[in-house]
Amino acid sequence: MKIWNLIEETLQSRKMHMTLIDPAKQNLDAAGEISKAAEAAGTDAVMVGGSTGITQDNLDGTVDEIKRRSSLPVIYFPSGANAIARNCDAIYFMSMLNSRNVRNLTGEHWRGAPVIRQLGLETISMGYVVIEPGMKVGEVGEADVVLRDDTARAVGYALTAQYFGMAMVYLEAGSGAPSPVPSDMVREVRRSVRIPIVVGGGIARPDDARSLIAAGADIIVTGTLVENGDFERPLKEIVGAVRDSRTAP
Ligand code: 1GP
Repeated sequence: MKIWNLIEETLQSRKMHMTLIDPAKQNLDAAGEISKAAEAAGTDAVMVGGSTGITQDNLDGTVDEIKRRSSLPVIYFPSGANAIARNCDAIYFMSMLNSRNVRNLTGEHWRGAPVIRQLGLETISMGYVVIEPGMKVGEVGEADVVLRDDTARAVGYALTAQYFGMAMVYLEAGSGAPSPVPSDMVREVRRSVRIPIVVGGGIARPDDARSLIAAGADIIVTGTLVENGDFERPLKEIVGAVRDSRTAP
């Protein structure tokens, strides 16, 4: 089944959680361990990517190891065309809508697209919007970050993604952000668009996930959580909170 069909189908009955593994942050064995534990915790997919230090070698090695240790779908979450995950199940074909650098809007894309076609990879188009503080991805992506109280601008970008025909919009506070994207912002975006809303960055507690979903998030992404030892229990709690949550009517 195509990953996009799986996402659409799953979202008809419940919200989803995805675990982000950054190939630059741990060795292959640890990446495999994380994917195994993430599958046991009930996560829906592994996203592989990071802002810096991604090479074709560490990317391919990480994807292979995840596939060896779990049966989770693997989605490549790219930072550029310098490396394309050959063995992933799908790739987010994403544009950082609030980057000041055209490289992140379409520049890496025209370089990577022919390779993606050659590899026959499934693409899932996504508008990527960096919200304050943006952390590393905001910095390297040269994002003109959306301020936390500038809900109108977040709504404008989300509508832009939808009107461009993108399948989803990702509201990103940045990996390791001190707090997640504000729930009020997610609520306004939910009122404005019909495409699924992905939220990530700084989601550390089950309550963070619950309030984002209550506000209208469809997919919750956590990464930093699995980069520390003893992550099994907190991961299980967050995934459980996501799978049991409902959006407020
Ligand atoms: C980063 O949104 C993801 O792209 C995950 O963020 O590492 O803070 O969980 P965290």
